[in-house]
Amino acid sequence: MIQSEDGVMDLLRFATIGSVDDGKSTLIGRILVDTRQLFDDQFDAVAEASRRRGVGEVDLAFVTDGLRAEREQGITIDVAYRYAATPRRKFVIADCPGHVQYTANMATGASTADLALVVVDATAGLKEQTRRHLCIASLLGVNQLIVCANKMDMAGWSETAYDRIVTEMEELSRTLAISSLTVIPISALDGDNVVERSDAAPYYDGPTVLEALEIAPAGGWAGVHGGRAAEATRLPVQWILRQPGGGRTYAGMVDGAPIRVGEEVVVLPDGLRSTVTEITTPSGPAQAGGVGLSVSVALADDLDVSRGDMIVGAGDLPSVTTELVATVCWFGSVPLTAGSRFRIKHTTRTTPAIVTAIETSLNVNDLTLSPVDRLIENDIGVVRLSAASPLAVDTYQHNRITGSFVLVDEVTNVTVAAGMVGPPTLHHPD
Ligand SMILES: Nc1nc2c(ncn2[C@@H]2O[C@H](COP(=O)(O)OP(=O)(O)OP(=O)(O)O)[C@@H](O)[C@H]2O)c(=O)[nH]1
Ligand SMILES: [Mg+2]
Repeated sequence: MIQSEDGVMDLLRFATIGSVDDGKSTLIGRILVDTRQLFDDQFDAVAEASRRRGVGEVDLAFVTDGLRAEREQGITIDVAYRYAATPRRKFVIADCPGHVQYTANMATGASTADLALVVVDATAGLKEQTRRHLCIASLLGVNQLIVCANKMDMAGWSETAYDRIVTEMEELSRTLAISSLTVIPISALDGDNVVERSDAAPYYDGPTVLEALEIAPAGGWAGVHGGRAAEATRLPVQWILRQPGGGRTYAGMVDGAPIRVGEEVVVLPDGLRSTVTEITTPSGPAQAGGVGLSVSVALADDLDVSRGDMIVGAGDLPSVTTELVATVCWFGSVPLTAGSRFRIKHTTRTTPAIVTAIETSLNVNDLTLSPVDRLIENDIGVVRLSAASPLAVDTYQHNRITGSFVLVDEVTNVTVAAGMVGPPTLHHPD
C-alpha cells in the first residue's frame, strides 16, 4: 500500500450513487474490465451468468451484482465493495443500490467515501431518488462529485441532454456546498469516456471518468474532514489490553490528529488527565500514530478507563453530553416520533437513547426544512435525542467519526437511522 509519512494513503474511496437502473453497476463493471482488474475466470463467470439470465451480451453489472436475487431482479441490493489499482493510484469502490428500498445501504456505502460517482440516465434527467442520494452523501460529508451523464448512446449523444444535467447539477451543488463538480457524458454500456476517450461528444473536452478519479483529492474521509484540517486526537477505546508485567494499554483507531508520545490527553467522559508514555502500532513501538491507524497506547497514570471511553488531545475537547441535536436519515418502516427508544452506537460506545423531539424534515427536491412531528421511511430530518450515558461528540462538520452515530432497534437489532451531530449544513443562495 502506498503510504506517505503523514499516514495518508494515495487511495481514493468512492461510492456510486444515483437512481435505480441508471447504470451504476454497469459503469463499475466497465471500469474494472477496461482497466483489466478482472481475472479471466472472473470475466468468464460474469459471461456465463449473463448467458444463463438470457441477457444478450455480457452484462457488466454482474461484475458487482453478486447475489442471486440481484442478478435475477437486475438490481443491486447490498453495497458491493471492489478494489482496483491503476499505475496512478488505488481505489476502494462501493457500488451502492439505487432502489429507494435500499437507501440505508447506500448511506453505509457513502459514509466512508471521499467522492461520489453520480450516475444519471441522460434520457430521463435528474430523478428524486438521485437528489435524495445527493443530499445524504452531502450530509455524510462527501463534497466532491463526478457526475456521469450516462446512456448517452440512447440519448443520441445530445448536447442539450448533457447541458440540462450540467445546469441542474451546478445549481444543486451550490446548495449542498459541493467543492468540486465534473459532469462527463458517457455510455457505460459501450465504454465511451469511461476509460477510453470517445469522439461521440465533440462538445466535451474534459477528463474521462478514470482520469477524473485519478486526479481527485483523496484520503479525506477520516483525517481531513471535507478539506478542514482536524485539530486534536480522538482515540475511541475499543479494547483494554492487560500487559504481562502489570499495567494496561488502550487500543483503538486514531482519528482527528496523530497521537504522540508525551502528548497530554484527557480520558472522556470522566475528564481525567494523563500523558501518553508509549504507542504500539501494527509495525511495532512508535513515537506517533497517524490518523486511521490501529494503535495501543499506555498512559502515565493508572486511570480507570473502559471500553467506549475516548482518549482525546487536551488542546481541543469534544462536548461531553447526553443531549444531542442531530440530523438523521430515517430508514425504519414505521414512522419516527418523539418518545421512540433505541440503542445509540457512537464510536465504540453503545447506550440506550430516546428521541425527545422531531423538529424538521428536509424536502430533497427544494432542500428546504419544514416543521414536522414525525419522519417516515427515507426521510431526512432534525431531531433531539437524550442518551442514557454521556457521549463525547464533535459536530459532524468537525469530525466524521466522532460526529456520527447510528440508531439500532432494541428488539430487532436492525440499524434504523444514520445520524450526524448538528443541524444539516446547507447553503441556500438567498
Ligand atoms: N443503452 C445503455 N444502457 C445502459 C447503459 N448503462 C447501463 N445500461 C443498462 O441499464 C440497465 C441497468 O443497469 P445497472 O448497471 O444494473 O443499473 P444500476 O444503476 O446499477 O441499478 P441499481 O443498482 O439497481 O440501482 C442495464 O440493463 C444496463 O445494461 C448505457 O450507457 N447505455
Ligand atoms: Mg447496481
